[in-house]
Amino acid sequence: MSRLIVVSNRVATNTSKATAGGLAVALQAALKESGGMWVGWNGNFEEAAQPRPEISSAGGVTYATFDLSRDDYEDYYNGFANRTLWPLFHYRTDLTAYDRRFFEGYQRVNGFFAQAVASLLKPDDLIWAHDYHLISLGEELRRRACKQAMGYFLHIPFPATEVMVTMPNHLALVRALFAYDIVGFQTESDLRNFADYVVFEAGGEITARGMIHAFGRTIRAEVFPIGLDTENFLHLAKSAEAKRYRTRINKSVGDRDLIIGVDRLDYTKGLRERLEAVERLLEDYPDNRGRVVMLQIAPASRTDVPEYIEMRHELEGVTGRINGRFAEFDWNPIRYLNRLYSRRALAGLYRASRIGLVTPFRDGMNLVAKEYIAAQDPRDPGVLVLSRFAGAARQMQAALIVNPYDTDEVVEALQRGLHMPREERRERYKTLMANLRRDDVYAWRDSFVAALEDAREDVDLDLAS
Ligand code: GDG
Repeated sequence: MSRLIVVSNRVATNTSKATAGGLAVALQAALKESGGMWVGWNGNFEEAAQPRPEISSAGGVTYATFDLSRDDYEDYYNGFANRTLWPLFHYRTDLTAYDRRFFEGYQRVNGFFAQAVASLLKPDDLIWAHDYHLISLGEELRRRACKQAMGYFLHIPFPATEVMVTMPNHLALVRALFAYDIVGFQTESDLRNFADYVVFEAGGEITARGMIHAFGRTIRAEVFPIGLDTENFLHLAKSAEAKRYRTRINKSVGDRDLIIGVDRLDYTKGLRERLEAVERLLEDYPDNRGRVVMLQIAPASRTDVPEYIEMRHELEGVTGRINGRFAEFDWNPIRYLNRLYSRRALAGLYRASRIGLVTPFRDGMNLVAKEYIAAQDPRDPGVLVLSRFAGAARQMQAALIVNPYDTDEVVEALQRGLHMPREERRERYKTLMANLRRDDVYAWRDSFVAALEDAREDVDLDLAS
């Protein structure tokens, strides 16, 4: 079996630390079994950063990490990745910033990553690059004469062509994807958007075997929906720490029903509208006043990006307004927390909640929806209310699927969830859980790596001919 080299923007070297971010959680679980290497930024700054990775290992995984310079971080991470690609790929053209400096920084840092990776490679390695930070990595590696099989997985949505073409460098970026052998997406609709772009904007074609040809290369583009380390999450939910949190929250909520939301503080997650849906629930169904508590955990992320700072202020305002309007001396409808909890604590809080409310406007997959279900007590499970715009909705049709733009629909789903008979909750839970067990993070890794191995065979044939 060849060595797997995973490359992502950040490397989470400390498994015990609480980390927000689905990518970190999923990759750690995926690498642990294969004894692979994880390459990326260590989170530190150095004025004249060198792409000479520092090697360490823990739990069967080797880590190769390096510093970045502050300028590189500004242009590449805060700039092109988080002020251009992130909003654009989530359909927020109104928040998308274009600056040539950002794009140049992005290409430069992708080159820097490529230099670091190239210095570690053996001929037989399989390379698996992750997410919107590293679209150009494959091209930069090929430029450095790397012949290894290379795959790329996009964790966020791939937008419709009409949205994609608003970005000045769209063609250069899509061309860069054709340096990989495999390009993976979360959902069919991401794949369809990509294929449409390639056919209608880049003059490419889809060949009979579902391969895509453009820019002089044929690559395989496929759907690989990311999953959870489901069994492990189930264990977390039964741990002593999870139980402690459950007991504490049950004590403080009493016999009221708890609705939980857990999200990185991000404008794609539909947080303001979610809180307003709870407000409408109290307005339209007054029986819920004093009876329902919304617990929203929203650790701050990307705190250097102006839109995130603004959003934080906005949410504080909305929460204050709703609480001011409905609170009683012994009850507050919304508990809004900007802090990070351990995964065990989260699992305990999910399990104590009657409803998991997950309402992003766009989301590649959304692991919180899956975690909420995995944490439930099979005898008395809660109800998941899930946005149709989360990639997870494709696999989780047994949840109550809602359109987050339609507040009435969200409110009705909440009301229905609060009153759903136990038998129906158990039926829905059973269906959802069976899927989570089958399509877990290991199935995701195995199918992607199998595709990469096939690609390597093709590379070997090409080299031999
Ligand atoms: C990207 C894509 C895709 C949140 N608060 C705390 C905490 N979290 C953890 C959750 C979950 C993770 O963060 C969030 O994952 P999501 O998948 O929901 O969202 P993104 O961070 O946007 O992830 C997404 C994902 O990549 C994987 O491909 O699903 O669509 O946008 O695991 O539990 N974790 C801890 N404390 C918190 O307070 N420990």
